[in-house]
Amino acid sequence: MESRAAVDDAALGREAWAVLDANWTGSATVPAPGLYPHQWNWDSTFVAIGLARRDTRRAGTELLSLMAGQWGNGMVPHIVFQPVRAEVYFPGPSVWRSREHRSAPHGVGTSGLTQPPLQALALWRIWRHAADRDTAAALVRRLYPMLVAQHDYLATVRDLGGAGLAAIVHPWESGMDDSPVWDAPLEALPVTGAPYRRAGGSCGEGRPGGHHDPFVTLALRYRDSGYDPAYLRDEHPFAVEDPMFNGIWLASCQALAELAPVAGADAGPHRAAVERIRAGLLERLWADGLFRVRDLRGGGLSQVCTVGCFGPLLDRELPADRVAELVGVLESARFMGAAGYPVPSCEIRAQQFDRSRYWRGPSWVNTNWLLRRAAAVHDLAGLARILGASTLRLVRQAGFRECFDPFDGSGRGSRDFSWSAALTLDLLADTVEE
Ligand code: 2M8
Repeated sequence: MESRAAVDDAALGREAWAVLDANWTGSATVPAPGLYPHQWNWDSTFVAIGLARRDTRRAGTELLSLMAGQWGNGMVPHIVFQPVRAEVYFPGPSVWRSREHRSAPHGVGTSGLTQPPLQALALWRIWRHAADRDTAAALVRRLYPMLVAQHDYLATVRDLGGAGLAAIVHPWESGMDDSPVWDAPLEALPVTGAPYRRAGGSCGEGRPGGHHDPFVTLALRYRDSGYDPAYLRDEHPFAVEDPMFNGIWLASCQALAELAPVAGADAGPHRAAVERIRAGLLERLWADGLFRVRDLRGGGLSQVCTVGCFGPLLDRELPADRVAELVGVLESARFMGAAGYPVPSCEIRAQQFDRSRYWRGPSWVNTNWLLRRAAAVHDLAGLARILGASTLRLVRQAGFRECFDPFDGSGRGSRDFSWSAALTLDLLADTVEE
C-alpha cells in the first residue's frame, strides 16, 4: 500500500487545507474533483463540522449555500448542482427536473431526495467552538428556521411508518448507497430500463453494476409522481427506517434544543422530538442486541449488520444497557476487533462483506468521526481515542481517500476527498470533549 507515515501533524493539516481549498467553489466544497463536481448534502455538512473549530465564516457559508437548495416543503436536497459541468454527473439536473416543481428553489437545480439531517449538529458545533460569538449567533438565528422546516418535513412527509421515525425512500438518502442492507428491498423491486454506467471518475473501482438500474428506476418513479407525498405513502416501493439516518436526526434534534434559546425560540418541541425518535428506535428497530433497518414494504428487519446500526449511539441519553451492548458488538471481531483499520462498513463475518466494495466493507472517515463523537458523548474516552487515532493513521498513510481497506488501510475511490480532509482537521485538534 501507499505509505506516507512520515507526514507529521502540521504537514497533514496543511495538506487537508489544500484539498479543501482545491475543492472550494467560492461558496461550497464539492466532495472530490472529477466524479463529484456538485455540492452534496452530508459531505458539505461534514466539511462544516471540520471547519467549526477553524473558520466560523467559511463553515457558515458552506451550510448556507446548501440550504439555498432547500425546498419550500422543508426538504434539504442530497445534491445542489453547480451550473458548470451540470451533466457531467449522472443523474444530473436534467434527470431530477427540480425546477419544474413548485416547491423547489428556482435559482438552482437540485436532486429530489435528501440525505441524513446532520445540519443542526454541525451548526451546534460551529456555535460551540466559534471565537466570534456575534457571527455565530447571527448564523444560528439565520439557519434555525430553515432547520425547523427541515425537521418538520421529516416528521410529517417522511413518517411513513406512522411511529415517529423518518423513512428514507431511496438508498442514496442513507449516504451508504450500496450497503448490503438495501439488497433485499432492492431485489424485491421490479427491474425496468437499461443499466447505466457512470461517467468517468476514479471511483469506478469497487462500485456495483447490478444495483444501478433499480437506483435510477426508483428516482424516476418518485420524480414522475411529481415528488408527491401521497405517492410516497401509498405507492413508492422503497421505504425503509434506517438507524443511522434516525440516529443523526435525533442528535440534530438535541442540537436544536440547545440552539433554540439562541434563536429566541422554545426548546420544548425539539426535546419532544428527541423522546419520540428514541422511542421509535427502541420499539421498532432494536432486535438481538443491535439496531436494524426496517423495510416498511414488507421485508421486516434486516439481518445484516452494518456501521449504520450504531447510529443511535449518537443519542447521549440512550439507555446505558443498550450503549454497552452496542459497544460490545462494535469492539468485537464482527467490526473493530478483526479490522486493522476501523470501522468496516459491514460486519466482517457477513457473507455480503467485501473489503473493497463501496459501503460493503471499506472504512470511512465520516462514519469513524460519527462513532468517535458517539463514544465521546457516552464518556468512552478510550474508544474515542482509538477511533480518532486509527482514522488519522489511515489518512496519514494513504491520503485523503474516499474510503479505505479495513485490513491493510490502502485507499479506495476518489482522491482528495473533502470530508476525509475536513474531519482530519477536527481530529487533529485532538480532544474528545463534547
Ligand atoms: C456517494 O453517493 C453518490 C450518490 O449520492 C454516488 O454514489 O454517486 C455516497 O458515498 C454518499 O454518501 C456521498 O454523499 C456521495 C458524494 O460523496 O457519494
